[in-house]
Amino acid sequence: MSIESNPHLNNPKTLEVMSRVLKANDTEAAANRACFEQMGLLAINLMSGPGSGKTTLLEATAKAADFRFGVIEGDLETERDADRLRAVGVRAYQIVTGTSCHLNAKMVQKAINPLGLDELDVLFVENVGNLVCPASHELGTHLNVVLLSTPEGDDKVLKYPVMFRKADLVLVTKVDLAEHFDFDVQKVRREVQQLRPDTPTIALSAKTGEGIEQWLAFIAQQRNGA
Ligand SMILES: Nc1nc2c(ncn2[C@@H]2O[C@H](COP(=O)(O)OP(=O)(O)OP(=O)(O)O)[C@@H](O)[C@H]2O)c(=O)[nH]1
Ligand SMILES: [Mg+2]
Repeated sequence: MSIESNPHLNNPKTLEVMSRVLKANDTEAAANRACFEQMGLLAINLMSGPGSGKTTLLEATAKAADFRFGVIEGDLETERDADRLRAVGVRAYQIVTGTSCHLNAKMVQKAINPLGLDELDVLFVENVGNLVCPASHELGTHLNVVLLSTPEGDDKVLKYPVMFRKADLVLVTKVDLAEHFDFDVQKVRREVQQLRPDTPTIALSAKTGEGIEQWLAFIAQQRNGA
């Protein structure tokens, strides 16, 4: 059955319920934002397909950063990503979503107290690995950073425009592997500009350290303006 002919999705009642859920989420997201501002911290939502290097980037950030940060992790199952970050001295709280393919504002709200935001400068939220759903659910963070790794292919920006239109920054990750995957970073830069002019793209590698300084400079700049 096509989406157009699915009676449930065309049903006004279903549409009304979906709209109410999204509105309720926006209210929770606004409360989260107020909390982050009160604590004086910059909150960044990291989104990407599974395995593009979000946790590895946070591990590399922990080694190089001159600011204090905590992480709220989102995965369907396991505590693995939070454990990886704790192992490098980062305060981390794991949200297990079960069947949900994205975090929502309420989940983040529930994680705030157990994580503790005091004495932090930056909060990263590592969303569930998925290049579609997380883009439609505001969390109250100040910035959306979208990662695209070179093994995923350089054609993804225009194929997943909903996600890339939300990006305040695009990170091309695993750039050390670019030549093996015929990945054209300039093409990605152009297509990001096409969707959302003035959005910067940084190519980086957590393995070689390329681009990490630029990533840290971006965060420093945002903290000064935040
Ligand atoms: N060559 C190379 N491999 C990388 C780089 N960054 C991450 N990886 C590898 O990519 C794999 C996935 O990395 P993760 O950091 O777990 O990816 P993730 O986005 O957090 O994954 P999920 O949380 O499952 O969505 C791991 O095997 C990493 O070692 C990089 O810069 N270069
Ligand atoms: Mg991860």
